[in-house]
This record gives sequence, structure tokens and C-alpha cells, in this order.
Amino acid sequence: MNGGFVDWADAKIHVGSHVVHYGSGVFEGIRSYDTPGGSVIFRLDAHLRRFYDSAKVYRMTPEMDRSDFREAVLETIRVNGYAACYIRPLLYRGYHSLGVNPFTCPVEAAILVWEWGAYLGEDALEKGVDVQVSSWSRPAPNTFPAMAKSTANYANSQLIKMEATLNGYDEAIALDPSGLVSEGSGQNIFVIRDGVIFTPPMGGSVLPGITRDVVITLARDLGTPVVEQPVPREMLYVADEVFFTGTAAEISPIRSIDKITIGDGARGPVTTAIQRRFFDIVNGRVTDTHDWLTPVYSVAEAVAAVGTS
Ligand code: PPE
Repeated sequence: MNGGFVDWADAKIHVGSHVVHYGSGVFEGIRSYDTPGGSVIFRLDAHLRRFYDSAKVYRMTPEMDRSDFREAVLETIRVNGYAACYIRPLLYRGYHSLGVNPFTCPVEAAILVWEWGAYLGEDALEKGVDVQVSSWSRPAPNTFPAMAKSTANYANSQLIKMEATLNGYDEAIALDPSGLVSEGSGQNIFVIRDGVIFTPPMGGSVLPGITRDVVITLARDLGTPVVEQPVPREMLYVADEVFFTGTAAEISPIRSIDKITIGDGARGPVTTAIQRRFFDIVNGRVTDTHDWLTPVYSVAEAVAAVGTS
């Protein structure tokens, strides 16, 4: 936190901090995985790039440059000794004065790490989830910038998630202001029909998901066409397969939408192939040909850890 290591219980901020009142924060969500070759972070540099892009949109200048922040992420995992964890870098406007103008408040930083299992439940990755189309829309362009991963955007995500939860669904799909499919409360979405994969384009109020980018790359590697195009709501219902992607949610099949069964109501073949490839890569079972993995521990540290365990 702000350049030093702080015990979890002491990682506190003042209630008058600007971020508490006005949502003036940007963040990331990253995962590390435990592989036979040691612990690795998945797509660290892509996440840090988006993090610094989000900060730029909100005119926040982090005290650390990107390469120092990268080192800080690695160090935070090392001091906690995690093999696999979730990593949450955060930049926020701290305590100085209240009032909407954020410029007087310091830009502070924290990196949280914790162990986080399957986001949508243990069964979700295999059996799929039941979702609804939300009555809430994603923010319109030129309101809350969707390309920036701002804490403020998650007020909208919470409305989407709470409605779904209270209605007994695992998650929800939100539409953009024009009524086209956008994304989940914390996931991008992919729709498959007749062997072609469709996903809403960047203009559709979606976060430029790192997992979205991974899936597009893996699908093309597997020879499956991917089209980024506007997706009408009814295309969801008649799809052969639909799945969510996200760092937390990984690749989660969707088995029903608004109580309409999608395809056979089970994880379909295209989802299965991409999901398998994804988990083979993050779990170190195949060669990292895209250079997506960053080792957390040096070989010497890994040997030392084995020696003491
Ligand atoms: N859309 C939104 C709105 C979103 O929050 C996420 C990630 C994605 C798409 C997928 O992006 P990516 O992780 O880069 O593939 N949501 C993060 C936070 C989830 C949470 O509950 O907190 C995540 O998945 O880590």
C-alpha cells in the first residue's frame, strides 16, 4: 500500500477519502496460476497496460511507473507466498478535501492479493450458469467510459448483479443503451451459431477484456471464425452456445437465458475446445506460444520454497 507492505488488517483509509464519496478509483483484476514449472501470472503486462490507460482517462498520475508497479505486483505475491491467487491493483484518490474536484486529493495505490476460487461456483465452469437479461442497461457512450476500469462503473454492475441474485439467477447479461447485447456485470460475452463466434464490439459499452482478447486469439488459432459485431438480444436465445469470459469468471458456459435453454443446455463443443485450450495454457500443460505467462518466483526462490516446505 503506497509503496510498503501492510498487514491485511491494517490496510485502512480515511472515511473522508475522495474515492469513498465519488468513486474516484481505477483497478485491475489479474490471476496467477500454479503450474508444474512454478507460479505464473496470466497476461500481467496487458492488465498493467489497461490499468495505466484507465488512470490516464481519469487524469490520475500514479507515483510508480509501470515497470516499478509490475515489480510491486510480483513482490506482493512473493511476500504472501501464494502459488495461485487473484491480484487486485487499485489506484484511488485519497484523503485531502471533499467536493467533486479530485485534483487536490493524492493519488494513492494498493495491491491486494488473495486466494479466489471459481467465481460463479464450482460447477459453473463445467455445467454452465443460468442467467437473465438485466432490466438495467450498461452506461451510454460518453457517460462512464467503458474502456476505463473505474470503480464508479461498478455501481452499474452492482445493480445488474443484485437484480440477478434476487431473481435466483447466477448472473445477468446487460444490454447497451440501444438495446444491443453488451456484457455481464463482470464478464464479456460470446455467442456461437453455426460454428461462428460473435462478440459485441468495443463500442458496445464493453470493457476491453483481457480474457476476451485471449478467447479471440485462441479461437483463431483453432481455426474458428470470430466476428466482432453488434449482437441483437434474440441472437442469445437462438444461439448454439453462449459463454462468459473474465479474469474472475474465466470461461463460463451459459446454459439458459431468461429460462430459455441455450443449445442442448450443456457446455457445447466450441466452448469446450476454447476452455480446454485456455486451462491448458494457464495451468502450464502446453507451451506458452503467445508469451502470456510471467513467472512469479525465480528458479532459485522456487527451489528454496520446495526445500523449506
Ligand atoms: N466486463 C466487466 C464489466 C468486468 O468487470 C470484467 C472483469 C470483464 C468484462 C472481463 O475482463 P477481463 O478480466 O480483463 O477478461 N471483471 C473483474 C472483476 C470481477 C469482480 O467481481 O471483482 C474480473 O473478472 O477480475
